[in-house]
Amino acid sequence: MTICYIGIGSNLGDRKKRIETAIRRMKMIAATKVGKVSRIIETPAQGGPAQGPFLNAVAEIRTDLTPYQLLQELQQIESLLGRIRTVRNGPRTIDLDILTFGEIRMDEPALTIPHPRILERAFVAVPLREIAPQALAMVRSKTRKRPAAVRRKKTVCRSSRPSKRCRRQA
Ligand code: PH2
Ligand code: MG
Ligand code: MG
Repeated sequence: MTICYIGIGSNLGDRKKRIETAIRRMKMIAATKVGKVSRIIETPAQGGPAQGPFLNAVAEIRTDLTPYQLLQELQQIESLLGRIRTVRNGPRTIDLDILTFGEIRMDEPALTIPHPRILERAFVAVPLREIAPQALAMVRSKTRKRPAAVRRKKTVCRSSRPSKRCRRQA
């Protein structure tokens, strides 16, 4: 079974009830178990049109499904809970995002894992750190930009009298 973390958000209707229902529904997904669930936090909407505050949480799940099978199951729960897709980053009854899926990395039009905006979104990073600091550290280590000095192409010392810089690197 693969351990995954799911970001949960809602800013329409009875937000708390919708999050609880979504978690109950995730427990019903085949070959999938729900583990730790973070506290539910209230957060101002980040990005998108002016809209009401969200309730956000993160849940740990273990699954034998593939990432796309899991995505399909989560989208079914979103539809069941009245999610209608209109404007990008607009208000939503429920949003279920795959944040991480084991150590898998993929970047496809329909699915990018780890979720590309975990680190810039406190409403995701804070509840994820609460239940899985190691998962957040894994995301950090895989997305952190290396400093320019490390990225710079190594100077190859060919000369019999290497420059000061080459000698320093040796
Ligand atoms: N989701 C978004 C865009 N902005 N802001 C908050 N606070 N919480 C969210 O879940 C959220 C958001 C797109 O999925
Ligand atoms: Mg989202
Ligand atoms: Mg989403």
